[in-house]
Amino acid sequence: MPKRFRGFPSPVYVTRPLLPSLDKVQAELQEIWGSKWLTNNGLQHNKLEGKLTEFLQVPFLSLFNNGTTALLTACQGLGLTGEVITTPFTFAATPHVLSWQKLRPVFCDIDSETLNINPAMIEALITPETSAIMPVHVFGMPCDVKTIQAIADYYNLKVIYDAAHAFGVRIDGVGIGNFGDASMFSFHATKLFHTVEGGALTCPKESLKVQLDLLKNFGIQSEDEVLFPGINGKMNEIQAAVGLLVLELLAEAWAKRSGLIQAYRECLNDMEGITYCKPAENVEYNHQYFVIRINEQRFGCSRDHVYQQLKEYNVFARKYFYPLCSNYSCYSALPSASPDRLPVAGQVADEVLSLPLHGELAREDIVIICDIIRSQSRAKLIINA
Ligand code: T4K
Repeated sequence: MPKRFRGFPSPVYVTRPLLPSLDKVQAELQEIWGSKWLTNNGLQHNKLEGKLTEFLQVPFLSLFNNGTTALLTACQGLGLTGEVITTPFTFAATPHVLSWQKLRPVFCDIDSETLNINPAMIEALITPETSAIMPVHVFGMPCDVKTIQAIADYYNLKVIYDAAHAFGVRIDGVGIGNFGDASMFSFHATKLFHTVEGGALTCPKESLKVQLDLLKNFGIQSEDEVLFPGINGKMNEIQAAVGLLVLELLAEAWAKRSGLIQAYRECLNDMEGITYCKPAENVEYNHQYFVIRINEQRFGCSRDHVYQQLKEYNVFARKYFYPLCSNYSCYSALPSASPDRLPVAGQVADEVLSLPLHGELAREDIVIICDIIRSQSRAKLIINA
């Protein structure tokens, strides 16, 4: 850290959206204006749907106006009922989608390495009411898809992946949207690939895609026939046009982020009490998040202390995902939400910190952020001496 460093001159956020040039956006807008076709399966929408089907290497893909509506629609399309086993270590949208569908979330503890649902704990939570498993590839780290599928097959359960963070991730060269009965991707502005707001569902069966497309358009089959109570989940032309432009920037952004993650790893490598997930060899990651864990005892101070101190230097890291969803007041009374059933998730939620990761950062910024973190450990050691 430079001597007498008082903080970054402007806020360093956990992420910043990838922005195509305004000129290019303007040109796209002109075309859309000229067509006078703004939504409902327009040209841009169909073009993006085709490109993403190819990019994600999936058989079928449907675009949505956001990831949450997409996940809701997947639950409806797959006819889920009763209870759904999911992780408490996720964004609010995951269990909330289940609640909106009048499904009961059943929280399962997580694996301390991948931070994803622990497949070894799933079977004990299955009851006659269970209709599905909804795992989350948290921070783009793949779940144990093979074991989860084996459990689902044995108990005849559906699997819907919340792949909100996992755009472009591949396992053994296979696009992550190919697992389970459906996967949801979020294209929110905070995601590397975005359409301002937006999302998609991928699925292996054409019949399901047809169903999902009907459901996201009110269940309208034709001017004369409405089949079931669908929702308005359609992505509009402006969102799709932005998505097409962002897609062009992706490879460069990925390379940049990969370099920044490398810098984080080098700087944090020798810091006692700080750990981060080790990449698996068979996975291609998307560099969406860089998350560390701070072990209070070994590091010398808590995650919350580091989080606050970073703010003093104008660095806005985020405690994704604290609090656990199971601790929200709307879920804490559920039997599966009891903290003694979720010990790993509880500990992880107290230790995690998402550090800034986006294309406006330089390697030097990462070095400074790591120095600030390091200085907290030393400061505490001096105070305690
Ligand atoms: N499942 C999972 C596992 C998810 O993580 C999410 C969404 C969903 C489902 C639902 O998908 P969507 O329906 O959203 O498509 C953000 C995002 O709003 C949310 O999409 C995302 N997960 C979640 C992890 O992060 P917040 O409340 O942290 O956002 P916010 O507004 O505090 O933004 C974070 C930082 O990003 C800001 O400090 C600055 C920067 N930022 C943000 C926005 C919106 C910008 O620089 N520009 C922007 O336009 O939830």
